[in-house]
Order: sequence, then structure tokens, then C-alpha cells
Amino acid sequence: MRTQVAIIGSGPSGLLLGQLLSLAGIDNVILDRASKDHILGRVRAGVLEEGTVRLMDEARSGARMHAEGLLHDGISLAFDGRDHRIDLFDLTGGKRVTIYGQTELTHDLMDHREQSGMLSINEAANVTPHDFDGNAPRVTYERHGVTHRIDCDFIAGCDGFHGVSRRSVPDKAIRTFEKVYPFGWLGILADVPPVNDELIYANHPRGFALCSMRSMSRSRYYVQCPLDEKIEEWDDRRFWDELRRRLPAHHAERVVTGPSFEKSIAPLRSFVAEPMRFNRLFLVGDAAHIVPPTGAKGLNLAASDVHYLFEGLREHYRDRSNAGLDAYSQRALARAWKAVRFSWWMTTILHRFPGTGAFDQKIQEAELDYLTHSRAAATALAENYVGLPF
Ligand code: FAS
Ligand code: PHB
Repeated sequence: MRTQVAIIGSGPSGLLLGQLLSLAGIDNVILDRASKDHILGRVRAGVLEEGTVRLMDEARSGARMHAEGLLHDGISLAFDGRDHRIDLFDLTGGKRVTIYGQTELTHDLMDHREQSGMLSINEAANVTPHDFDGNAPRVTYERHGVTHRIDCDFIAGCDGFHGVSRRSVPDKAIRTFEKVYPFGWLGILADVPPVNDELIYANHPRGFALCSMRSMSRSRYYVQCPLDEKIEEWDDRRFWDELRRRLPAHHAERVVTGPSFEKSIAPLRSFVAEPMRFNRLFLVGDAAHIVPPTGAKGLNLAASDVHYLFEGLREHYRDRSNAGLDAYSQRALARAWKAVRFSWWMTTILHRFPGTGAFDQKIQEAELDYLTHSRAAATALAENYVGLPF
């Protein structure tokens, strides 16, 4: 088989890139080792920046997002028993975020790909990129015991942090930067109304908590937990009690509890691989960078990578220019590092770090005090939270 762009990974990065390429008349095939059901069963992000919303519209896959997504003009920071609203809309001159689950976004992109008739190959085993340092790259994979080969012009490694693409790059050609945080997030989904109309990021001596949502009848909550925490030691009652302990009283007494239907622990890390291009192979999204979810940047960074790579590929095929492809890594990394910084900063000011000394605790309190009393400080948070320009 031959295609123009072979995409490894059918998560948000791969599906969004595939949809944009298809609409531009650029042939592409998506391969994923997982089944569609498995991919759709993953619960992850929930906050979309305006740039991500625009890309979904450009991909003609945004109708349900606009119909069901919730527009939010602000978030709240809660500490010392009070909460402080950060007016994103006012501080950024009219920008806002859209609350719409990654699962739904992935579903929409998958549905549109099926309607377009473009090829996705799921449950593909041993997907392997070859000869991307030359001019005739190809991807092989196995299915039902048969090895297949796809010759292509370019390979997009959209296969996430644990994918094969980054691992296929020789060690001497890639440099990685990593910071692992000494805690994780225990998250639940429950069909109960959210405690607040907007998100609440809480800093409490017992640890961080986040009140989020998927709709006005489905809530997404997280509490910071030790890295060695066992999910089976957290029944719903324990979760609800701990969440309420970490919220200001006027929120805690309003939490509507109910049975969770999803409960999981995610580790937190910051990670960046440089560069993001290796001749005919391009790393996209989580394959190239990971951020702690505190800044709601992971999915949105994947979207801006897709924007830069799609622009470059379209220029290559339409204008016979490689300027966009040559600039991809530098442009994507410039935006990625600013999101990595913001996500690290939000994590450091909102979480309780084991072994934090008195001085560092006072610095964290001063950060929060400055944020809630300085328009300049709040503006800096707001412009990063709604998403820096592409
Ligand atoms: P993905 O990991 O989503 O997709 C990669 C795809 O590649 C998968 O479908 C996988 O099956 C496939 N793949 C992997 N290896 C392969 C191989 N060898 N061969 C073929 N296919 C292969 N972001 C936020 O903004 N907010 C959040 O709250 C948030 N929470 C998260 C919680 C968890 C547990 C995780 C893991 C991530 C979270 N993220 C969050 C980040 C997340 O949303 C990612 O940024 C987003 O999924 C990135 O999308 P992709 O780059 O497509 O990678
Ligand atoms: C979520 O709703 O899953 C969510 C929202 C904001 C974050 C992280 C996760 O910062």
C-alpha cells in the first residue's frame, strides 16, 4: 500500500491531523495498536483552548462541541477557606475556554473520519517506522499474523508518550528533558451536578483538589494522592469525604455525591523531547511532550503541534515549499516549552509537596496572595490558561 502521510496513533493528535489532511486532499492512513472502543474508553482532558476549538471547526468536526460544550469565562482558586475568581474573559480581552471531554472530541473525529471513508487500521500490532532518515520512509505492521507495509512520503508519530515513534529515533539524535512529580491525581467521573458553574483549583494543607465537569449533570473531580496510592483503597465514600475536606466550607457543603463510574490514578510528569522532527518523521502531541494536567495544556498542545505540522505538509504538497516543515520543530517547541513552564508553575503553586520546608510553603502562599491581589499577576495566569497564540 502507498499513502502520502502515514499517521501512527489514533488519539486526538492523529485523528485531528488525519481529518485536516483529508480535507486538504492529502492522502493519509492512521494506524493504532488499540481498538476504537479502547481508545474511546480512555477518560482524559476536559478543557479546550480557543485554538483547539478553531482547529475542530477547520476539521469540520466541531458541531457537537459547539452544541454540547460549555463556555467558561473564569476559574476559581481556593485556599485558606476562600475562593478567588480569575476572570479569564476580562483579563484576556474576551477569550474563554470550552469544557468538552477529550473522549467526545475523539469520538467526533473518529465519526467524521469514518464518514470521509479515509482508512484507519486499528489493532495493528508491532507498528514500526522505517527509513525515515532517507527519502523513502515506510511503516510496517502486523494484523492477524500477516505483516503489511505502507510506503509513504512522511510519518507522523502521534502515538503518545509510550509510543514507538520516539523510541525509533537513535539516542544520539534526540535529547529529552524530564521532571517527575512526587504525587499523582486520583480522578473520578460521576453523573452528579458539578459543585460550581466553573472549575475550582484548590490548594489545601491535605493536598490539591480540582472540581471540573463534562456537563451540568456529569462531574469530574480529582484529589492529589501519593504516588504509591492504591485505587482499590479508595471507595467512593473515602473520595467524597477527602474532596470535601479540601474545599472551602461553602463549596464542601454543596458537593452532590453519587456513585463514580470511572476512577483512576494518573502520575504527573513534565517531559519534552528535542527536536520534534527527524527528516521524514515528525513527533506530535504526547509523543513529544507531557505536562502535568494542572494547566489543562496536554490536549491543547497536541492541537497546536497538529496545526504547525498540517500547515507545513499542506505547503509541501500545494506550494512545493518545505519552509513550514523545516520550521515545525522550532515553532512547536517554542509553544510547548511555554506550556510546560505554565503547567509546572500551576502545579508548584497548587500542590503540597512532600517534605516542603517552611520557607517554600511561605513562598507558595505569597504566590497565591500576589495572584489574587495583582491584576498583572492574574493576567499572566489567564493568558496562559486560555492558551497563548499559535
Ligand atoms: P494519545 O496518548 O492520546 O494517543 C496516542 C495513540 O497512539 C493511542 O491511541 C495509542 O493506542 C496509540 N499508540 C501508542 N503506541 C502505539 C504503537 N506502538 N503503535 C500504534 N499505536 C500506538 N490533558 C489535559 O489537557 N487535561 C487533562 O486532564 C489530562 N488528563 C490526562 C490523564 C491521563 C491518564 C493521561 C495519560 C493524559 C492526560 N492528559 C490531559 C493529556 C492527554 O489529554 C494528552 O495530551 C492527549 O491524549 C494527547 O493526545 P495524543 O498526542 O493523540 O496522544
Ligand atoms: C478535566 O476536566 O479533566 C480537567 C480540567 C482542568 C484541568 C485538568 C483536568 O486542569
